Amino acid sequence: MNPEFHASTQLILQHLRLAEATYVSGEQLSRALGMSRTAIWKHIRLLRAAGIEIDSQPRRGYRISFEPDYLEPELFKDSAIPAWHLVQQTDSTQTIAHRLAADQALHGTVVLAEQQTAGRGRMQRPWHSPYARGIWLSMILRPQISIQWSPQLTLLTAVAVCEALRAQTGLEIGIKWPNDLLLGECKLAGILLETVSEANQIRYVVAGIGINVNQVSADFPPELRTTATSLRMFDCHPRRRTPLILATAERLLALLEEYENTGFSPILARWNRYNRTLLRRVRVLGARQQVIEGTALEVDEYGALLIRLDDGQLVKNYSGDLQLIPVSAHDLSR
Ligand code: BT5
Repeated sequence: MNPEFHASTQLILQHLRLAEATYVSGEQLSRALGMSRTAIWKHIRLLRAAGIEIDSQPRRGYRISFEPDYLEPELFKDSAIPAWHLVQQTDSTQTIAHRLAADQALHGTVVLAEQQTAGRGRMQRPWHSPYARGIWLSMILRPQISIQWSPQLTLLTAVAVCEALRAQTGLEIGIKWPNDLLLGECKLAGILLETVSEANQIRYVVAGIGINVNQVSADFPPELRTTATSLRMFDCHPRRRTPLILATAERLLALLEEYENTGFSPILARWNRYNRTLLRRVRVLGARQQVIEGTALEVDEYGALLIRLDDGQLVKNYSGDLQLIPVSAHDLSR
């Protein structure tokens, strides 16, 4: 959604847009708009904070180098998605989606925000969601399955996001159990499924998907700079988010239909194909701080990751966090 700028900031933006690829000097702007150079500089800072990238060159001035595609309703009107809810800023799109779902929103309804102030991951961990840089999306699902199968929906969502992003970007995006998408060895996207059930039946699920698109390293807090990545950090291209959003949401809806018609096995086979941890040495940290180390095998139809311990024993992991252990020269020489 177009950010709401103060009238003077909007005027500067219009000037820069009209000049397209050419530089407009601070002096030209200050003369045309009757503002001081310092005031111009403050407005430029506001534009940058809204995700508009502006080159500034000492003697040439300012030029827009990239303007994000803000999430406007008309960009989404011709899609297979029954309803879109676009907001400028929210604590978490999950919260809005839960409210809509409790209010009878349709299967496939999507909530998108330009920015989340309290985006969340599993176990209330924070999800960093800066303004207009990524995709912060929640979809309401109403699958006709019993609660015991809900872990399958996490795997299914990962397959949908992975396939949509691969098709749109041509990049070798992989999956890391239970819910991360990787580009190289870093986290590109995260998935959070929240299920609301009654008796043994799912009432609805909110599938939360966070995808890093146009961040540069400095956009991440220092503690995430070595573990997180974005599409742009990988190939240096800022991208339009709209085609990625449409592809992801439509793929997820289509995959759910496939799941209800043909079952989970073909989707699980695809998950295992994209799995980045197969035969890698891993450590799983369980919810009660227990640690298991061994070789990661495939994932089964309950969403459990199979690990072969060093003594040959097989262990199934239903939840937890997975760390990849780098292969050392010592291991290679054995
Ligand atoms: C996840 O949790 O990866 C699920 C993230 C789901 C986010 C979406 S955005 C739309 C919807 N609305 C929400 O409020 N949430 C969903 P988990 O596996 O627990 O990973 C969380 C961890 O990932 C954090 O503790 C950080 O270490 C790391 N992290 C946080 N923000 C990140 C980012 N933008 N990119 C990569 N890693 C991040």
